[in-house]
Amino acid sequence: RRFGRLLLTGADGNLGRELRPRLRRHCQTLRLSHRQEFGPAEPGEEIVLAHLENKAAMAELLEGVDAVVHMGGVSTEQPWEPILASNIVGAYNLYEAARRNRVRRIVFASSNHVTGFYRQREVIRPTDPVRPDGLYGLSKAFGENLAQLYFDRFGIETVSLRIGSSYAEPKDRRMLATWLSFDDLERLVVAALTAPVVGHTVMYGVSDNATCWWDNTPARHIGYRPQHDSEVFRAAVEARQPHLDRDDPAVQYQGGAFVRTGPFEED
Ligand code: 15L
Repeated sequence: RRFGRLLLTGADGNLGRELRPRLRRHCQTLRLSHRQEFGPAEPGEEIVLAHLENKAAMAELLEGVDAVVHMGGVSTEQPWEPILASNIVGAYNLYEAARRNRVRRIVFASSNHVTGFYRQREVIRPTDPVRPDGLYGLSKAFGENLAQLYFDRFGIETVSLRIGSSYAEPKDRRMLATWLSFDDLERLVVAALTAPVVGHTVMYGVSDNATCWWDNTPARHIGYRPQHDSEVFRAAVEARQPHLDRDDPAVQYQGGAFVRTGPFEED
């Protein structure tokens, strides 16, 4: 076991629930956090509830922690206020707590929506300029910049994972390109936690899909080797979604429907 105490935030979220039993194998104690109660701790676990926007609670949450897997926060396009509280203020509180508690490494769940306004016919790298597709993507770009600042100033290392679509199976045609299997998610998070030197590395969280818009070459040093390919689901996905409207921005842009979703009211 490579870690004494590992913290998983957002432990009761979609990906937190998948990572919980998988990360337990890599540490002596897995500290789990979420904003509200989600049942009892299993052997080898401890539960500490905390709201990301509560600075004092976050400082306590990170006490005695070796590394953090930060899955907490808003994970879809939403009104500005919850995004501000969880993903902007909350991310700042997390990094401040990491600095005060001398935590050396964070794996940050960023999102492909940081670059959602690139076209689906483009292949981009993590080093290309960001093009957020909404307030949610913008908040994740803030998180990445925050990670860069805390590395440059304080030497806290982060791997920012721009996760594609992590589900049991790709749900639609877009996800044939963006799909990240749960087993590959585990490989990715473990690689990000254990690679010897990461500085602040940004990379896409995606399986080895035949169709893919993201070239992770600048992050080869992490040593992530995906094993799954969405191609095995193609026939079923295309049967379910036979027609594609090529004029729909959701079909033109990498962010899919996120590019036309949001709290922007008509004047
Ligand atoms: C995300 O960032 C969301 O958290 C998730 O719900 C998916 O919609 C995913 O992106 C996606 O782009 O498919």
